[in-house]
Amino acid sequence: MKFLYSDEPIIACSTCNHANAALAVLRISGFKHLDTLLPFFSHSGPIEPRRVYYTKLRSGDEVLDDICLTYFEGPKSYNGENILELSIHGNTLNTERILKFFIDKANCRLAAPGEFTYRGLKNKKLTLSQVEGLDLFLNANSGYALDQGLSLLSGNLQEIYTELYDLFLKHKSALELSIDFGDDVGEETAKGYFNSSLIDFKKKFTTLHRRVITMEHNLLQPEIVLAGLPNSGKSSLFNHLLREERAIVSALAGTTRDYLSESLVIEGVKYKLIDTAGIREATDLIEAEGIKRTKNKMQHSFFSILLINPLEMRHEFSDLAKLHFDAVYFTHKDVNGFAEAHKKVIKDFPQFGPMGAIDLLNSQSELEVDLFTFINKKYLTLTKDKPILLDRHKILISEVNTHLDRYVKLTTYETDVAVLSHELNILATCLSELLGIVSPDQILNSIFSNFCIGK
Ligand SMILES: Nc1nc2c(ncn2[C@@H]2O[C@H](COP(=O)(O)OP(=O)(O)OP(=O)(O)O)[C@@H](O)[C@H]2O)c(=O)[nH]1
Ligand SMILES: [Mg+2]
Repeated sequence: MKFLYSDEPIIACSTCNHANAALAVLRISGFKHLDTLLPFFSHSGPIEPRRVYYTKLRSGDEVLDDICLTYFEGPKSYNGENILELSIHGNTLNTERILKFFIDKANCRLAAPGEFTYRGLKNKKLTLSQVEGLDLFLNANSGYALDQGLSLLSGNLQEIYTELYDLFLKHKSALELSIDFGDDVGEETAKGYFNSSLIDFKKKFTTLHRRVITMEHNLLQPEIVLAGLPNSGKSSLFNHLLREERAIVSALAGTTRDYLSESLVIEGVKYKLIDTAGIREATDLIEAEGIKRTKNKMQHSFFSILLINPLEMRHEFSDLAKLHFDAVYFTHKDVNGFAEAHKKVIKDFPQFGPMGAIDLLNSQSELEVDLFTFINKKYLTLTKDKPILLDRHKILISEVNTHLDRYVKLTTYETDVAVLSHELNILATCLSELLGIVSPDQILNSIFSNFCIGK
């Protein structure tokens, strides 16, 4: 990350600057003295921290904008540095002009994404978990993700990790006690302390580990995939659910060659709805690649829907039918011969049962209520036990689990204390990473690469 070791004043627009709006908020962070910036404002007299001042932004005699200004004096600020927050009029040209003005006249540099927050981490105003919580909160796709982001930001998860780490340290000292002072306290007492501290640690950890669900799909960006043979009606349903003619629909089998994806909000959760290339023996390389991508999308989907046109079955369907689908629908219900063809598919593939038939022409809302209820139910089931959403945390907790299992097994044998000690050191490393005590550059890079400008 280029900005890691620089501390010059930075500026950015902290509100979205892609469209005109009533207001935009600019932040300048890292200047040494407020006096250096005051000549740009018409306000005369002292500026008290944390108070809002209505004033004019000036370039010499020319007024650039009527603004509101708030000064946050370091270290009592968001990131520990001196920060000036300006509420300006949110015309995008105005915002660009004022940003450029401070870059040219006040030696500010445009902030990189997440740079304000990175400085907060560096100045110990935020922990690594809080930074991740903020990232999760700002990019949340659902109320659940918002809540978890906020919980991380307010330090709740960090508290659990700290308690866990304390229990770990107690156990570590119990092991050391049994090595160094076993004779003083008595072997039985040392052993009792060793066992009880391990039980306490394991109990606390098990509660945390239950919140790590190993899934192929990602709850942060859940995907709903429409799959099936060519011409089964995937693109028709895709367009119907999006209420726009987004995908090309045609009677030609193999119309969709690569997958298409669009956002779809169901019950307050933002999903990616994905239309895929129909599965069949590909006729050319591009189609083969499209089909490979379809299979990959199906494997990682949060919710997969198989569409079947019972009037157009092909031998490839047998393979497709072996896969798991969350919902199966029959299309072309309005076409002559549907009833018999439908019966035959159900007979040949009983696993599909009497699933709903889609008639896009006649029962639109019924289909949606049905489908959306299924999808929402799955989301609620998966989020019921408050699963941890962040991959970094999930991976580390799973690693702790593996090492802890091994360690507990070793303690049941007459294992050399040096070996036990070595295992505990590995556990200590994983726990320290979880707590953010050690945060290698590559972790910081991956966290901050997600951040938006101005945060
Ligand atoms: N009558 C009728 N026609 C349908 C229905 N669903 C889709 N179609 C028609 O079937 C043809 C194929 O539909 P698409 O939505 O393009 O099918 P697809 O599954 O996306 O096909 P590929 O992109 O080739 O894999 C089009 O002519 C649609 O108008 C339906 O329920 N009833
Ligand atoms: Mg299609």
